[in-house]
Amino acid sequence: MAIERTFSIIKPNAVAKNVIGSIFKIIEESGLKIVATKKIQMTKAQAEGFYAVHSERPFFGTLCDFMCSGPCVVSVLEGENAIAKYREIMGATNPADAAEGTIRKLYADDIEANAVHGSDAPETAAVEISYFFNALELVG
Ligand code: YYY
Ligand code: MG
Repeated sequence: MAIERTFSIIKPNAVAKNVIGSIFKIIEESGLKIVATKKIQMTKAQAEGFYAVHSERPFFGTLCDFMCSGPCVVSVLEGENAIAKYREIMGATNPADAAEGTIRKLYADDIEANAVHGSDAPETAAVEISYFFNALELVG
């Protein structure tokens, strides 16, 4: 299996719960390494750009409002099979369907305020990483 990088957001509802460290602990215990991380607050335009793929979906407006409603923690994670591994420890998009012990089962409030984002493929991971980080910030 290849060493990959993936992109993570700890969303505003989870940051507000003061569980950044708890989520980082789950990430690190899964074997993934935090290559870069920072706390940011997105503008509406940044949130709309990040979720542009969903712009035609009915939830797009409230999702973007939520994503810029408070600070987020954006991170780059690295490890074997990092994209699929992070999706696995995140749990299902709808926390009602998320497995026990997953980040979303533990910290999501609902399908929108679902605690974390993780890239879904190598191509989207590359685009999402470069949306928030420049090469000098990725120290490995
Ligand atoms: O990749 P993932 O975050 O698990 O789900 P997506 O289908 O890519 O949707 C992105 C984001 O949109 C999701 O994390 C919450 C929100 N959303 C929503 O509010 N309502 C839905 N029915 C589906 C998704
Ligand atoms: Mg997605």
